[in-house]
Amino acid sequence: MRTASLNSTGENSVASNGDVLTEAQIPSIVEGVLASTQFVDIHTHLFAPAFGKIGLWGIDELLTYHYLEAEYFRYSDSTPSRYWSLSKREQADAIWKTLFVENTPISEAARGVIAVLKAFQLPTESSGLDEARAFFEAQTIEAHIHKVLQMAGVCTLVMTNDPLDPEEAAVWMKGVANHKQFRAVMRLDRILCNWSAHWQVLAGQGYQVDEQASGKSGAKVRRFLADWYERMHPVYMAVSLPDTFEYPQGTVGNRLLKEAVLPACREMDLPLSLMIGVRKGVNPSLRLAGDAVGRANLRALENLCREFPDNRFLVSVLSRENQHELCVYARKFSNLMPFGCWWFMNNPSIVEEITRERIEMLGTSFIPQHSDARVLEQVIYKWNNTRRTLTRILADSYRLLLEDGRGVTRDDVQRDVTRLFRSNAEAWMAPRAPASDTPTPSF
Ligand code: RAT
Ligand code: ZN
Repeated sequence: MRTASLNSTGENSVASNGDVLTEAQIPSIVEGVLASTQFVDIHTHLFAPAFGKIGLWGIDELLTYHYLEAEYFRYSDSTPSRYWSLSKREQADAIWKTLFVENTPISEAARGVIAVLKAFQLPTESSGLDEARAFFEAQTIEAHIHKVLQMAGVCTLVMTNDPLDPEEAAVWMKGVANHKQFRAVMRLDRILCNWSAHWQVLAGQGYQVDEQASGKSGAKVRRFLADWYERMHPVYMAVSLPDTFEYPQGTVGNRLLKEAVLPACREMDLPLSLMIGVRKGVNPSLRLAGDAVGRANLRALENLCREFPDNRFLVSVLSRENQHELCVYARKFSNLMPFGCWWFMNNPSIVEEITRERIEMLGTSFIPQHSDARVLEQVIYKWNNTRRTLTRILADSYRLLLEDGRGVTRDDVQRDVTRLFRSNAEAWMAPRAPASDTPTPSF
């Protein structure tokens, strides 16, 4: 058994990689390793430059993030319809004035904008946005992306790509060259959750499907997925599911899941990401900001993991009440990988609770976080927050381990951080590729 001993040069000395760390050294070594390790961001809504205007960045987009829009309506007398009638720039001005000038921006999402401004040495207390706008307008997208990802400590970003989004599909149809930092994901909400509104799009493209998804529809949807696989080369397929999701159930969505999506994932050796617990459009007048959360019945997940042992499921749940069950299921099913603290869970207090629980129940065999960034520069503050919270959590875990009789070295810390933020994701995304702690593989 390795035990901690005081380094002969004293507690504040720099530990070499194989030395057992003293209690006093642990926090700074953990902080340093988290800072210097490049992370994989396994779920974002960002886009490679080839997608042009679909990819959002800059101060006006940062301020009109739907997390901030929801907060704006709590403070402002303006109605949603009045707000939606404004131009993007006017909306951003209104949010800046309300949330950042007339009030102190202490919410998580508001603090994030401040952190981004500070990262670019832009004013955080001014009454207007002229300087920030001038700065972002002067950037060219390729170089800016490179800089932002460097600042965020992110090597690889996973996009969210919807083959049934007309604007996005048009870009894919022209052909999209591989980008070395962006990976695609085939998002299937329209097929699995809203088939009745979308089956005709597939039918119009020559796939012989019907409204009930009967007969050969399952096979045709598989063909559709195979064709899009060739276009996108996705690293996984994904769907966001309501809190009411059940499996097995006699619904069209369940049939398509069983007959098309899960077999396609097996054929292509792709995991399926299930994001469970959203209640869409609780307040439709708020648009994207109008969704809420509900506690889900995770028996559906249990049934899927057991019935389909040859499928792999990447899972994030939106309700705080479902987090513990998710950990228990991950202990039962090795084809289940919990990932991220999603959306309403992505606040330091809740991230801390969820992540401590996951470490206690799963060690390092999970993926602690994704950014869910919709606007490029958000990766800076979101990953900074994650590193800050994780420094505390990991340092505490190592301190307890040391107290219980097993010291850790810098190499141990590096191995753990690499697993959590990089190689667990790479191993699950890369088809049949072994886990790797080396630079970004080409998927
Ligand atoms: O967090 C968000 O931005 C949500 O609006 C959703 O996009 C969610 O992350 C999702 O992927 O459905
Ligand atoms: Zn998302």
